[in-house]
Amino acid sequence: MTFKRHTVTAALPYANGPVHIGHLAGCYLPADIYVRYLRQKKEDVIFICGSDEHGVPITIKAKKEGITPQQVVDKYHKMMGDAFREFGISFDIYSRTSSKTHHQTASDFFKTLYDKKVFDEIITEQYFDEKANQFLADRYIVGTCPKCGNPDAYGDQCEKCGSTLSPNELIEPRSTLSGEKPVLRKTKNWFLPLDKIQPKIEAYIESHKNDWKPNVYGQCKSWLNQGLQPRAMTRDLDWGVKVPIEGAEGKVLYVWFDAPIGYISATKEYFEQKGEAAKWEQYWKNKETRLIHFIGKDNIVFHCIIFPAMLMEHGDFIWADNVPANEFLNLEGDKISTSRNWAVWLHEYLQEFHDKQDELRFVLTSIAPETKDSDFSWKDYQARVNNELVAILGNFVNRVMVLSHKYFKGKIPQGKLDTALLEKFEKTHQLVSQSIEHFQFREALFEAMNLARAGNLYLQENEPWKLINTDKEKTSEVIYNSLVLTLHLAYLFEPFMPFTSERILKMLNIKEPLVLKNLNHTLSAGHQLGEAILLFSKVEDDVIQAQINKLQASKKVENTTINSENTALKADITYDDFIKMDIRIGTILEAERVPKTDKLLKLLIDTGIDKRTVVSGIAEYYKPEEIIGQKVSILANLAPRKIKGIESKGMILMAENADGTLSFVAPTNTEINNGSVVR
Ligand code: B3M
Ligand code: ZN
Repeated sequence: MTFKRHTVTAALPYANGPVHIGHLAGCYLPADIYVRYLRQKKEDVIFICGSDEHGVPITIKAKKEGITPQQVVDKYHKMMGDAFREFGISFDIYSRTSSKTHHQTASDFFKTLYDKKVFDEIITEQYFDEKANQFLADRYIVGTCPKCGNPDAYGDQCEKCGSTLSPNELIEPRSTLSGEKPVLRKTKNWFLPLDKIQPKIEAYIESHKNDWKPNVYGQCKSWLNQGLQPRAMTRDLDWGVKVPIEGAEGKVLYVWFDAPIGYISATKEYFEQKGEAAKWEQYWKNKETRLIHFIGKDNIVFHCIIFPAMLMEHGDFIWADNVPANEFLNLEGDKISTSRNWAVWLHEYLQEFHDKQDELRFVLTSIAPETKDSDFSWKDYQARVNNELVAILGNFVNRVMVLSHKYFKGKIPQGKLDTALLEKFEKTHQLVSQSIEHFQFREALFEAMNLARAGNLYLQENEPWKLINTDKEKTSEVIYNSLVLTLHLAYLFEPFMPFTSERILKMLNIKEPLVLKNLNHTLSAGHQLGEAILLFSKVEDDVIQAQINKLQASKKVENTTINSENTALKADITYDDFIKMDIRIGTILEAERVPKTDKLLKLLIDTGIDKRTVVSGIAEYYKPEEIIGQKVSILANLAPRKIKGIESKGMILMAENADGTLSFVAPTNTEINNGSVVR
């Protein structure tokens, strides 16, 4: 089947954190290469993406940062959009699921399925936090893992042993909102009956047995073999697209229901902005449109089973023709982890490696996890940049440019195309196209680099720097052919390294977009070339070592900070609750061990109001003589307690790491007087 146009989507990233190299390698880079390639061929293509701004990950992030979900998504939507743009990811639109068009589109979609009686209405028992007065998403429940005993397993997964869980499997569940034990409450939700849709899905997946990647087809088969289950498409949550039917107050669409519809909404917005509002339908409803979803492997079931099931039941839409999902990229042998800060963040790379976006695009494509997980390491990055970009591609282009300026005053010399090279050009274009069309981008890039290798060999064999002394005509032939080869490189590398391609064209002084079939005739004798500029520079050892050190440092920090995901935030208090506490600044005047205890020190504190005795459990961390004169914060109106027979009046405030390390909470300005109020 040949297609008239292409709708290419890249997974909508959750707007709850910045973008890292794993995202880029797994999804956005392959999608961008593919789209740029289609554009080169003058295909009709739209490239769609945006931020996924709903779902529990966003609300959790908001809780953690102490801001609203809207503030979270505003912050990260901008950050992600900027990073993609700077890396040359050439979306036609980067939208967001909080947009009005999206809410309307998702809501209408749900309503259509509802009116068609697609959903099963099912009442289930869900955990409810009576103190916080809300139902708890799986991620808001922690408890002891039934498989490995980890006391901090989540309601959907134990991060220690990796088991998938459901909240009612947890032993002694507790709410992360209040720390309280949640209760089960009945609630009604709308389920997509995937069990009933299974035969249609099966036929669909089977029809792609031979053209989908084996990892994608295999994962689908395994889901189907287990038998699909009805899945709730609504949730008891207050952040998301409201369920547009009566009796569904306080419920929103399941994030995996609305997110893929985001592709459709974004397409609508794109054409609206272009003043061709009706045109979006061609890209979603016309059978001559080829729909392709680029995603990571954790999203396969949603794009190959659930979203197609929704589209099938709706009836108006086309389904994906291919879903070239990638596996995962690891970093220095370890899983990339946002919470452990084990990642290379794009915004940081941009600051530290100014103007080197293509270097990263190149390395990530060379090691893309196309068929299995792969590993990014800084040493490998350095080797690939230095040995391939600098030594092969950069070196060739630079030599050609320098020689052209030196021998021909920067004007393209006369020449006839070398037939052996011509053959090589054709063969390379063929191999690169074939590989890209099969989503084998590593292979495609390798073939393109081979042409640069051939270029170096061609110069080596002909030695124009010697030839110039004996045979000017032959020299001009060699330089002419080398320049044509350079032009082919600019074309071939454009999908992979658009910035480099642009620089090469600038050197060649070519302003019109390149057309493949004209490439051999684009450069004519006498054409004035631009200045020679270096395409790449060598990455030095110290730069790489600095990156490795930075990662090692984040490992250290990780070991000593409290993993806040595992520490339940306490329930809200009012301001009135807060001001009941009388916290003052004081100074430790005397300190001594409390006999027969390991942990306790007896302190005499000058609170500015009085001098009083406080017993504090800090003896394992501080020697009495070290802390005389230390400024402290003291909770001064804590009711007096007897500890080991000593009356303790108040409590010294300490910050504590996960490993128990303690630190005084003290004013940074030592001029602050005793008795000063903390509020
Ligand atoms: N936001 C999951 C993810 O970022 C999800 C993808 C949605 S694609 C429609 O991995
Ligand atoms: Zn476990």
